Amino acid sequence: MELYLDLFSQPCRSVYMFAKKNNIPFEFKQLSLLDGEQYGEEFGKISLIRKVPALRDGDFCLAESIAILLYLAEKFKTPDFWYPDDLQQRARINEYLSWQHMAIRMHGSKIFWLRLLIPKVLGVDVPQDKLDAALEDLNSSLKLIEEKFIQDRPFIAGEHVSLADLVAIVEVMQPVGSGLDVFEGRPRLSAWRDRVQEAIGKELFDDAHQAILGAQENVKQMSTSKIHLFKPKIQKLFM
Ligand SMILES: N[C@@H](CCC(=O)N[C@@H](CS)C(=O)NCC(=O)O)C(=O)O
Repeated sequence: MELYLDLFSQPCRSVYMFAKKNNIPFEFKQLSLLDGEQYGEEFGKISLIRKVPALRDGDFCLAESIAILLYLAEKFKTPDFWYPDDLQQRARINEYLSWQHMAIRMHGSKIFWLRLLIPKVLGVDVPQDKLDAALEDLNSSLKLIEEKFIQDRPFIAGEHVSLADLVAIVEVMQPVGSGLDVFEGRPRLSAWRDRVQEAIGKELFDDAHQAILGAQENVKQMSTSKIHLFKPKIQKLFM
């Protein structure tokens, strides 16, 4: 089984950590987003959506991180706590997985682009009002994660870590890669991050987040990439 991943990408990190944590055998197919490899002919045969993560299992190709996580959980019969049979716990996870796409995923990602990639790699100035508005959106998503999804529970679905926490933590970490400490002044979020990190294992967590947390130092290297190929798309998406 092959997993096409770029650990700069949040959904790739959740798939990667899930596969590793559950000892699922796979071949790591590195796909460099900043080099535009998603637009190549070879990757087009794996996914016409041209986004990572993507999976190939024999003749079967699958896109979309949530679909991939569920495929892995079902195929490899991972421990129940990741996606419990219990109706209400599963519903709680589904609720988070349904919510996150247009909320924390969009908002955390936007901050990463506006604070780091657009100014430092594309060399385009980001107006302060754009940044302020993006920060406001991010703060409202983080508030919902704390007050609606975590509340006073150790994890989103209750007592155990689950797919919801895995999908959440990678998104919460994305703005951190741009130098924004989202945990400052948020003790509930910090304590949850510590529990998730412990459940995943610090070594695996750090391995998955090494690239994103080193992003600020690596921007020089990125600016020599082919990112200019999709500059118009990026500006349309984030500016
Ligand atoms: N809904 C998709 C989103 C995947 C996605 O947006 N991947 C980004 C990286 S985080 C990507 O591959 N972008 C490449 C592009 O848009 O050119 C999932 O959950 O897998």
